[in-house]
Amino acid sequence: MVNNHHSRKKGVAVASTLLALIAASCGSSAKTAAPTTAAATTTAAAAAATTAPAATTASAATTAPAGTTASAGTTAGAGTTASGGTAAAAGAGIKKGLTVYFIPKDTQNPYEVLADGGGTAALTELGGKVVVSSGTEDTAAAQIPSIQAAIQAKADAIVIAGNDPDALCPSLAQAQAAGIKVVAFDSDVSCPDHLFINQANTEQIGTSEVDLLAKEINSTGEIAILSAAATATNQNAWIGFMKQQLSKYPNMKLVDTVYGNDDPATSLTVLQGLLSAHPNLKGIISPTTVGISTAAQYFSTHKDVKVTLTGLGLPSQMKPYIKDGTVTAFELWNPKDLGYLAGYAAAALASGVYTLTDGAKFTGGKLGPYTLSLPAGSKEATVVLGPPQVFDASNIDQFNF
Ligand code: RAM
Repeated sequence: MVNNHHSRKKGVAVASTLLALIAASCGSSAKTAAPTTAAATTTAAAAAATTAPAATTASAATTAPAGTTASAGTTAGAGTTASGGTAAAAGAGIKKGLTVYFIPKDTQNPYEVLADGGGTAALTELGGKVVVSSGTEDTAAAQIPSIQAAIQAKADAIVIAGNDPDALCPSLAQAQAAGIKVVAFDSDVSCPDHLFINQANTEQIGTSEVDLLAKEINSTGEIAILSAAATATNQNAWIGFMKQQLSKYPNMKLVDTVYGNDDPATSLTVLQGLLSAHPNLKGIISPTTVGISTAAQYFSTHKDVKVTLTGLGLPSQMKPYIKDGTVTAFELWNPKDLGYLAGYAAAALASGVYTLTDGAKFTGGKLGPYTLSLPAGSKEATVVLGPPQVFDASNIDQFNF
């Protein structure tokens, strides 16, 4: 279940949030030029994002999953954002020496690597450590060994981006029975008793992507979606709101949804299949950084293909395609901030600073205070990082994640 209630009290990137909020409330196509906190990609995990290799396996234990990277507290945290309060104050009540397993969708996706880097920065500030562990394919099966590894390591918390809403629940229940707190981020799980850190309001992401594309194609023509894994909770939730929003555009017709599994090669294959199956295609929404960057790269070298592309992308990957005119506008949030917030949320939950109740509060380090939303009738507590940011030629140079 995905909860769309905002519970954020104070912003990500304090400087950009107000402008982004204004942009959001004025309509998704509004442009903002404010920088976000962005900057730091200096942790060991985040540094790998530029060349996108897997976080390499540091352990050969028999139960060790494909990619496992332990990051001790060697880096000094991001330290690049204006913020309220010191890390020491933000860490009030949080135990030292915590071990938090970050289990991303996979260890190779640069977006996930950035998010894990944010988590590492958080735990470093808090005197604990992050172990990044996952597989190389976006399946629940590839994540289960990492949950088992967290149980064996007697981790204090797991922060997971679910490749499937339901299939991870038996393993996560085992972890919870062993006293491990569970936080989902990026892509939710349906299991009980966890906190979901949503990167932005789910409905807003879905509707704004449709609005962005509609603006560019004059609200007319066949469109398709190039998604991530077919079981990905986050993409499926966004697609649900895209479909709802499309009812406002009677001349835009969704003709296909294809799944690239957040693998560049698979994304390219399904993109090419899409183009040949739908010769009249006018637009593609790719709500995944892997899908949109793959499609943008393809379109930038196939200028004869006149298909408008938008979706969710990393500014660092998309910059060349904005510059060469392949893409006009796309959206995202700061993945490093997402991981950082999840790291603080997990550490505070594992320390008993708050419980999973409506209105409960914790401090997200330099990002400031956050409040849980658990409305009556809802099954899970949610915190929202902040609004999505639209990137285009006017502001792309200001972002480096
Ligand atoms: C991809 C992943 C991730 C999603 C981003 C937008 O990197 O699918 O889960 O949040 O895109």
